[in-house]
Amino acid sequence: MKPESILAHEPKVLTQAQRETYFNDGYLVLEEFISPEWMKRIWDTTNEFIEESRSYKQSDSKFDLDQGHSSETPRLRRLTSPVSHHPIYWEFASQGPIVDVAEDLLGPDVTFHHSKLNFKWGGGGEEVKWHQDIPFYPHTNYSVLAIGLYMNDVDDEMGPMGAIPGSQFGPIYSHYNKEGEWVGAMRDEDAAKLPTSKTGWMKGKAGSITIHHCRTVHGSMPNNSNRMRPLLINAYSSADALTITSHPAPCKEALQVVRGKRPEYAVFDSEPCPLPPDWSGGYTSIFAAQQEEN
Ligand SMILES: O=C(O)CCC(=O)C(=O)O
Repeated sequence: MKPESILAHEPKVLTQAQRETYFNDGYLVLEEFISPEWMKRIWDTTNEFIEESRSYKQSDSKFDLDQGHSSETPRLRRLTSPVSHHPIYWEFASQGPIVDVAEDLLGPDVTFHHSKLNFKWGGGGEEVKWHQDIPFYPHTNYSVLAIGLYMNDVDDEMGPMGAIPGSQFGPIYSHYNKEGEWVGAMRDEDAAKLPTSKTGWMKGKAGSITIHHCRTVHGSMPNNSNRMRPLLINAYSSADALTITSHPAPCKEALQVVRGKRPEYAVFDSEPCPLPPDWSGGYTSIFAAQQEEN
């Protein structure tokens, strides 16, 4: 759906100025948007998964383990597809307050795409290099976004998400290296041309949310604090934007319409989108791809 048509609908929770900021800059932060009650429910569940991860010795399709992970000192990079592992995550993604935000920025009909919980553990939790999301999961048009929930207070030291304002209007970059291997990050020569001095660092207290457009160039630094920086990310599209490649984390929740109705038509953008590898054989995480572990 085009921004003009989206903006013509009455917003549920955002001001018109916040919606315009999102469409102009390609990202938005809403400070302490999620209630302490929701945060407690999400934290209680997440702590159960951290406990469970103690018995894991290697990464699989559920847990992506960081270097140094052990039963005594768990260290996770990601819980993949939390919505398929616990109903609380799905309740949050399909009925929580972030769905109103998705509706205000995508229009009345909204499809859920996927979720992930990036932990970025303290003491050097890995950086996420500059990238755009849409080459990971191309859709028929670009009305696609991701909403992140900071589960702890996030300051400069903790590897906040950073976005290049206005980059959603620019090119869609290759996320393959020169040898043609998928690395899930922009090439160094492309990244070197980015106006990184203009980066908007999205910081905020626990309960703050970040929103970024699927074409916005974004990334984050390593977490050099001693606190972990769990970021629960849920991605959505306007229902008229249909995904066109294998889903990286197939599950029964993926591609459900969480607001409004199923579309009668798919809308096609004329601008080509680079394709990712065929994920039908499995996908691990952006961390594994960027560290070229596969
Ligand atoms: O966890 C982060 O800091 C960034 C995550 C991200 O951009 C992604 O997983 O696509």
